[in-house]
Amino acid sequence: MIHNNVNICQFILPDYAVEQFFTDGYVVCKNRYALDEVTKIKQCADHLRQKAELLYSHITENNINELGSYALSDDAAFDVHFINSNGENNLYYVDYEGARFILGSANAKMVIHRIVWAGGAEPYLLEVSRQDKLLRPVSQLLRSNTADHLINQIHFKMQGDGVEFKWHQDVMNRRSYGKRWADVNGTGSFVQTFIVLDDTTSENGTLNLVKGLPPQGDLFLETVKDSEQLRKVARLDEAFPLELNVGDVLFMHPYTVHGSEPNNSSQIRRLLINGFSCPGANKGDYPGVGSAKEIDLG
Ligand SMILES: O=C(O)CCC(=O)C(=O)O
Ligand SMILES: [Fe+2]
Repeated sequence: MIHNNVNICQFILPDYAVEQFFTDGYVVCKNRYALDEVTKIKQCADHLRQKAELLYSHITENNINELGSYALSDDAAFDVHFINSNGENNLYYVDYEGARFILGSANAKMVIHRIVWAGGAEPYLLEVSRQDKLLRPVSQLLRSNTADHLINQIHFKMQGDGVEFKWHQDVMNRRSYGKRWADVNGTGSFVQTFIVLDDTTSENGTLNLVKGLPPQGDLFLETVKDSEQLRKVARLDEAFPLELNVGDVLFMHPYTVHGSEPNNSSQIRRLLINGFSCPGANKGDYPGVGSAKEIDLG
């Protein structure tokens, strides 16, 4: 199924693609990132995975169950910022080397829910995310020459790890970081970009999207508790799986309803996600060393 794909090599989005973004809620640029760049990003993801393993085994072997500052066996410091333990499935937010690791467990194995401000620990992830081919479209979609770089995040989805993202609009996440989030440009004030690192399919937990921005904008979906009501309000019957290829970039509007299911295939599904907001929209603090700073979009 072909949906809103832009096959262009120029950095600038054609007018029709900008229009699609504001009606359909997303646009896909095919082949934006070269294979050698994707390979380097995956190497960074591998390093982060090793760091996550180190943190997780240290935390579990030492029965760490209180917030605070700790040290690994090589004396490297880390902070446990948040713990939610409900019996077997603990959730830990761990700050280490400038990034925040959101770790958990499933079937007594480590699960990486996400690595927030991943470039804090692997600077190439920031470098590769601040290239014109990503920033110029962001500038067009935000209608701004500058932006606050809020998100630089790696999502791993491995077979059987159960990682899923419930139906949401990204504006919900923005509000969760700062109650005073404001749509300063009147068209959402935020763009989320997904750099595809593995081909995505319905089996490996690709994004499911509802095409078409809701006229109300922010639907405050976190307040809709009844699943039937959610189905109606968010038009979930119209959702479809957006299948993407390595090197593609998805640009998504903050009011687009989307979610993703667990990876039930043997193929890993990794994404490098970046989020940019109009200066003035965000007033909250973001985790990670150097996050949420204003950058030039060129
Ligand atoms: O990784 C995914 O499947 C979804 C991620 C997402 O929607 C988000 O981070 O806002
Ligand atoms: Fe999202």
